[in-house]
Amino acid sequence: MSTPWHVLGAGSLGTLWATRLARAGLPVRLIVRDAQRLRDYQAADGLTLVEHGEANTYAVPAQTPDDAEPIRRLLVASKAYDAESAVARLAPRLTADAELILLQNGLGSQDAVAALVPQARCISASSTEGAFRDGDWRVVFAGHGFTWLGDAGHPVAPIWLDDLQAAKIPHEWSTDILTRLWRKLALNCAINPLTVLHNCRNGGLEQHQCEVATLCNELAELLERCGQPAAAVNLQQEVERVIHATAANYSSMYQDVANQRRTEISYLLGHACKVATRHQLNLPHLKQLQQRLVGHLHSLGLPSD
Ligand code: NAD
Ligand code: KPL
Repeated sequence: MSTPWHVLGAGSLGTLWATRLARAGLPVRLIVRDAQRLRDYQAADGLTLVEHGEANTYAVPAQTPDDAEPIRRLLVASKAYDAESAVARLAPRLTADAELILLQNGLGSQDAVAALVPQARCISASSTEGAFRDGDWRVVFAGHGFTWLGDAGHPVAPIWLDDLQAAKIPHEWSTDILTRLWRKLALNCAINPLTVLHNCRNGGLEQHQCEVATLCNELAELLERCGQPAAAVNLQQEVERVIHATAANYSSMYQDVANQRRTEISYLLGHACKVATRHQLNLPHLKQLQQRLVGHLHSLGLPSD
């Protein structure tokens, strides 16, 4: 029997991955928070994936973090701010050759997880797939995309990429995953906070081109200073392209704020500002953007970390 995929987090991406792996006949275990969530899950038929308007349910077995089964392959599908504590609870179950796939957006959580489990191989992912929950244990596959996976310290691809192929999860092994993560972080920093502060869709930023351009200049300076010059190439053009291509969409941070959910600010703008400080780089507009966003989140009673 092939190695089971333990999927931590029955949210949007966790369900999207778990259902496709299960559909391909691969062994999958869903890890839910606690015994109450496990009972809730067991009262449902399984995980439901809605794709092209068609709903299919997969009876993926579930367990709590306290289960005794050893974990060799762990997909961490929590938000960035939950990843470290979630993995800490599972650390005693990880085998000596365990591999973790970290689906978190932004930067900072991956290093925190890797420091916690130094014996494990940690693989980072950057995904353009889109999914959202429209009910408990039920996810809508909203945007077909692509997932890049890579290990900054180890260029060799793992054998389980074959499982992703079988599950029809579009992916590519990347030897420059850090560059991809930084590039995505820069895009998110240039777009997401402004959509929150200007209360607009991504396309609304076409009215704020100067502000966007100033941020792109500072972000490019940061990328160059922190050893990621490739992530800085044509950043402003790329940001403008994304704003145009996703003009009708609300950014993920806008949606979090609109739904009164905690944002991943610390792993996006917060991380950029922290790294700038570490490099003694003065980026006044980025810093001011962070202060405005933190103030806005406070005014709404939302966490600013
Ligand atoms: P989500 O909030 O839908 O799902 C996270 C799940 O993790 C929740 O069900 C939560 O209860 C669970 N969780 C947290 N801590 C846990 C613990 N200790 N034990 C068990 N379960 C735990 O989040 P998401 O939208 O799937 O996003 C996950 C990550 O992927 C984020 O960093 C996000 O930015 C990124 N991402 C999401 C999308 C998307 O379309 N949803 C696209 C690209 C990237
Ligand atoms: O990734 C995004 C998000 O909303 O989080 C885009 C669409 C690129 C905007 O930054």
